[in-house]
Amino acid sequence: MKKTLTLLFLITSLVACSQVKLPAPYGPIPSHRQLAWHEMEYYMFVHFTVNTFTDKEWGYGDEKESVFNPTSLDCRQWAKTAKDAGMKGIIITAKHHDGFCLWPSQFTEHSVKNSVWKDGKGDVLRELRKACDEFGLKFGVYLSPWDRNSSIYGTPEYLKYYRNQLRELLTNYGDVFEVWFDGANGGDGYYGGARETRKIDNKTFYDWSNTHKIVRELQPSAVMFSDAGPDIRWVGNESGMGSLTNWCLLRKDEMYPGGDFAKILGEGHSDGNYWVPAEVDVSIRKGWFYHQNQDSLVRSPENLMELYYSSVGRNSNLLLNVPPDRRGLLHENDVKSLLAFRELLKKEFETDLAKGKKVEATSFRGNGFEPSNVNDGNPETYWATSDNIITGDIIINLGPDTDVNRIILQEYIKLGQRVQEFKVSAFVNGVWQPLIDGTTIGHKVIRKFPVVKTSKIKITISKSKVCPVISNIELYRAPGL
Ligand code: FUL
Repeated sequence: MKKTLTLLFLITSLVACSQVKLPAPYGPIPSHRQLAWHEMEYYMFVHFTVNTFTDKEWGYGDEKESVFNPTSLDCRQWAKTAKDAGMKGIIITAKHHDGFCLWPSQFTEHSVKNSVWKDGKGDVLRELRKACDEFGLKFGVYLSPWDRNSSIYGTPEYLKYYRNQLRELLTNYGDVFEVWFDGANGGDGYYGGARETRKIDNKTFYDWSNTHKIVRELQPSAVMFSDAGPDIRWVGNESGMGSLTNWCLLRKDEMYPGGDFAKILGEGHSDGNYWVPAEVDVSIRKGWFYHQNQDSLVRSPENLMELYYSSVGRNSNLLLNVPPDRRGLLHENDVKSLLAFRELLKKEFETDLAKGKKVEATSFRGNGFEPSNVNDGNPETYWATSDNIITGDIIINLGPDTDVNRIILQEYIKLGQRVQEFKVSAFVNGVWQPLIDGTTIGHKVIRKFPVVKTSKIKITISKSKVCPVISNIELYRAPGL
């Protein structure tokens, strides 16, 4: 009897489930490595090399190795700061344009092995790897394609050299979450004493597809960043501004690193045929490298909050550069600002007012796709409409009148990026009062609006490529307006 009942129950559930089909993915969708990257949202960039000691931004490539001499380098301090600041990882300039390697590469003499630091026995990358492991952070590398020290730069042999270095980095330092390929190629340099200008063709010289294969082979979980992907794209500026309209999609075959695509990179392509989301890289100071005369010019916690809204709040990840000083430590002013920003962030998003509240929608797809999925705290459930319905309202009932001034929206991006336009309004004195208009959503959008006292918040999806799939909605009353 018990067996028959179980069987009956199973059959009924199967029938119920089979009635409501999952929405089909639309357009390009993120890979597993990209999904893991989206979850990271906020992590640290570390610019450190001979420039730190010569007070430059771009080293010419003729710097003596002996100039690299941090007096009390402590990667644990970097990692602890990143962790305490709420960051999820660190990407370090293993080699910047000057060609100096922070690890003892066997392919060049221009590295820490010929510096006086630790009698040439030191390895910054190894120390940082260890520190990242200790503090539960992911580890990433920047390897400048442009090398102003190398005598063979600009020849086909240079590519072998570059790839050998990449192999070293991707073999000897554990798991790498992101490999950062810079698009900058200035031309003049030391080049082993030639002191000349060497121009390369950005489109062809680097033969990127074969370099990308090395990354896939050695670090299959790593995402690759460049102006044009393949996995993550530059946002098109270094001022911390994500684009309000931001597609994770790109027609990347039309682009290449170092090309003139800054404008396109902000918005991406609505009809892009690859998933290539944007990363906002920006420095906590004016420069990328440490300069003592910028000690008083560190971004304030409030300014970092604005950066957060214009990056993470605009469907991008935030890669915030914090350059170590000549001691090999993150400067006290930078640390103070980062930690104070962390506290502001906690207060900004302290209590989710939408969580667990009653949610209604103009329609929903059926069992499993209820509107209540948007505030159940589970990123794997989502509200979806039927295939033939591509717009809709979703209403969060707050109960008694409540002050609200922030909203977080997330699409279920495993099924692609779909929403093209949305609106948010509040029910005040019996009428719907418009609060904000928006375009794309993607992984995450965070928007501010002046405090409104309301019993209901309505999110209208007014334009979508196909049926919307919304996985998360949060509401907050942040301090201030
Ligand atoms: C640029 C470089 O030229 C800067 O020095 C810095 O590394 C920045 C993140 O990327 O293209």
